[in-house]
Amino acid sequence: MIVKDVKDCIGTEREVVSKTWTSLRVLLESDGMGFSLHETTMREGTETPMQYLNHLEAVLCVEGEGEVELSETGANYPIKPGVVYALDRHDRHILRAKTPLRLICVFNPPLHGKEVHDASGSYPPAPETPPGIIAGKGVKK
Ligand code: 9YT
Repeated sequence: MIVKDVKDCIGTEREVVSKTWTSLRVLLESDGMGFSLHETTMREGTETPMQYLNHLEAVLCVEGEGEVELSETGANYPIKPGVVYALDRHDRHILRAKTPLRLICVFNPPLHGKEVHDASGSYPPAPETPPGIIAGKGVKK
């Protein structure tokens, strides 16, 4: 069994700091769970465009207020504690944080840990990614 305190990631290489967010990557590929688990805090007043072409991601808001916009349609969804969004179609989206937004994020396949967003807002595919998970190569879309 793995037992961890998220706070123990602070100050280690599992704490990843970006312009609009800081992420504590609690479980990674090396932990062998088949997914990764992150606590990500989006900075107040920011907006972050993202699209995960090589991963599926689910996000649960546990604190704060904001919105997520689906780029394809412009549809807007309020984000507040208890709300989950799941990017099951590699959806391009924009996340806006009205207050600091504390989010629990799960990635399939798991992140290895060093990933940073590329120009499309994606992370590169993990070598073991099944074709069904990469945009355009899967059963979805
Ligand atoms: C909200 C969101 O997409 N978070 C992704 C996880 C975080 N940016 C990370 O650990 O890379």
